Amino acid sequence: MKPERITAGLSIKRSVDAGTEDQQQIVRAIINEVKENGDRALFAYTEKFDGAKLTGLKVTQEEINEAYETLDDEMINIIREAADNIASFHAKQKRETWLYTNADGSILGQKMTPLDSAGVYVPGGTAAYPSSVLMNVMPAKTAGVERIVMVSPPGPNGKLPAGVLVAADIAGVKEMYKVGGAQAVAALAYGTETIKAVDKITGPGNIFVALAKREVFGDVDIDMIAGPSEIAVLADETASAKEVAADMLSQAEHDKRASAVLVTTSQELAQAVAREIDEQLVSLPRSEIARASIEDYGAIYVAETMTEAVQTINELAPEHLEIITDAALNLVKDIKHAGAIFIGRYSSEPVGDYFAGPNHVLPTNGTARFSGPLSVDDFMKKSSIIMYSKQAFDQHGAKIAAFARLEGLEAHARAIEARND
Ligand code: HSO
Ligand code: ZN
Repeated sequence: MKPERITAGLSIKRSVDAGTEDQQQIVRAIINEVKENGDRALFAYTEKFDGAKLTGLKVTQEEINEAYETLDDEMINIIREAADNIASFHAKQKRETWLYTNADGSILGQKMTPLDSAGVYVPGGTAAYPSSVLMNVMPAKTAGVERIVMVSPPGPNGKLPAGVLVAADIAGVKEMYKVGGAQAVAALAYGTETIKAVDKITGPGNIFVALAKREVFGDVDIDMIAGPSEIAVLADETASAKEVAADMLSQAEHDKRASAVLVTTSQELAQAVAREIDEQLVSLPRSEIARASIEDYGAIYVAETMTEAVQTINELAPEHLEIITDAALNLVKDIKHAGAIFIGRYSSEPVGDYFAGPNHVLPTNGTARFSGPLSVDDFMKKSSIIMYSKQAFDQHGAKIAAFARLEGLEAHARAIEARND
C-alpha cells in the first residue's frame, strides 16, 4: 500500500453487494416455500444448504449444557463480563415514558413500549461471532422485549458453535433454532409450526439473508443491512505505526471486502504504517483475507493539515473511527460522521468489538451520515398520548373545526362540534 497525498472528494472504496436478479428469485422462492410448507421446508433447506439432517429445529437444554462444558470457565466469565458491560451501557439509552400537563389542564406525552418479540440472525461458519449475539440480544433485553429468538445455521454435524450458544444463554435467549439463510428469515417473518413469527429481525448475514430481510421488510421490521467492516484511523506523528497497522488489520481480517484507511498528517507515519502492514500480514492466520482487503480496499492518505484530515474523515463517514493524535479528545467535536469513535491509543477497535459496552453493530457504507449504532431504541416504539381537558377543548375547538374545513373534511369538523354543548 502506497501513501497518497489527499485529493478532494475522497471516498472509501467500498464494496456494496446488492445481489443479482437470480439471487433475488432464489430468495423469493425460498420465502414462498417456507410460507407454504413451514417446518418441512426448513428441514429440507437445512439438509440442502447446510448438509445437516436434523430431527428437531430447537436447540435443547442438553446442547446448551454441552456448549458450557466445551468452553473453559475463564472464557465463560469473559463472555459474562462483556454481557454486563453491554447491559450497563445500553441501560443508559433506555427512554422512559413521559407526560406533561399544559396550563389548560390537558395532558400530552409519549408512551414507550418494547416490541413483543425480536429475532436475531447469527451467521454460520467463521462469522458465527458470540460477540454479535450479545450485541444484538442485549439491547432487545434492555428494551424489555419478552420474546427473543435466535436463529443460526447448523454445521454438517447438526450443531451450533459452543460460543454462540453460551453467549445466547448468557444474554437470556430462551428460544434458539438451528436454521439459517433466507429460510430462517422467512420463518421469523411469517412463522412455521415450530417458530412463531417475530416483529423485528436483526443481525448480519450473507447476501441471501440480506435479500430476504429486504423482502420481508414491511411485514416485519428489520435493522440496517450491514456491509463489510470498515476502519478509518486519524493519526498524527504521535501515533505508533505498529499499533495503527495492527488496528487496520483487525478489521481487514473480517472480510476480503472490508476496508481499512489511515488518514494522517505525518508522511513519516504513513510510510511506517505501510511497512508495518506488510510485515504484520505475514504471520496472520487469516492473512489471505486481510491481504485481499488491504490490497483492494486499503488506503493511506497524507493530509497537509489536521483540518483537512478531519474533513476527509467526515467525507468517508466510516463505521469505526480511531483518533490517535495529540489531544485526541479535542477533535471529537469536529467529527460529524462515524458509527463509533475510539479515542486515544488504548481504545483499539477490538475493545469496542468485544467488551467496552457500546454496540458493535454500526452503520457501514457511508450510512453513518444519517444513522447510528444498533440501540435500545431499535427494540422500542413510541405511542403519543393526548388527553385534552374541557378548558383546552373550549378554547381551541373552533380552530380545529376551521382547520378541518380547510381540508374539506366536514365530518372531522362535526366531531369537534358534536361536543359543543
Ligand atoms: N468489527 C465487527 C464486529 C466484530 N468484530 C465481531 C469481531 N467480532 C463489526 O464491524
Ligand atoms: Zn471486528
